[in-house]
Amino acid sequence: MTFDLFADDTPQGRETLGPSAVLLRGHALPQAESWLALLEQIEARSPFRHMYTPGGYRMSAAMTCCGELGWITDRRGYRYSATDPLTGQPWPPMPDAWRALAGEAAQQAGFQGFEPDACLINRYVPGAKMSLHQDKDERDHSWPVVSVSLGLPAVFQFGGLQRTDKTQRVPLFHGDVLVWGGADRLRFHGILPLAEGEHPRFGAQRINLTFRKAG
Ligand code: MD6
Ligand code: FE
Repeated sequence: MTFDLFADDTPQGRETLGPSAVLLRGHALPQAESWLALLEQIEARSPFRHMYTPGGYRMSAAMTCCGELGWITDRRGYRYSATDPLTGQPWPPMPDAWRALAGEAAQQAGFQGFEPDACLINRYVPGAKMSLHQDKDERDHSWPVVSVSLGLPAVFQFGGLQRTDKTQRVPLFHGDVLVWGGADRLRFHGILPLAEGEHPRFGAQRINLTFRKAG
């Protein structure tokens, strides 16, 4: 698969990936560049780190969080925590502009009143990936997950409710916003190993923000 990464004709518009899964192409583009500074502020307080799965594998995507709750994994399991285990401090606050975009994107996808309390920030360098998984550590699965892609493009695998279900491959570009919930909320998904590249603003990395209501 090839795409022209930095063409001016970045795809725009709305793609439907499932009954309650909507991809808003380029939806975050107007704000995306100004978010680099916000990311730097978060990173200064809660640095990116490679977490370990309960099975003992080091995750190739580096992670940090902001908001009242942050998602963590270690030998004891997957869970949400109000403090960053690295610093012992609360996670940095979620920027108002992020919270607002997540709520507004959710609304466009048909979910009213989404107020995320957790934002997981994944950073991929070329070669990093995310294995197929379900997002199921949140208390109430009736809220959607809103995901924003920044920097280098990636191939998102979108499967079914069983790990072995066939997956569709969806390219995600800088500025794309994916909202999914409802009947799609527990679908398996992942990110294929990131291809080499250099994004004019974000450099040789992809950043993914996922907003959830976890508590
Ligand atoms: C990523 N995203 O895009 C990984 N999870 O880097 C996820 O794992 C994800 O994009 C739940 C909902 C949307 C997502
Ligand atoms: Fe996920």
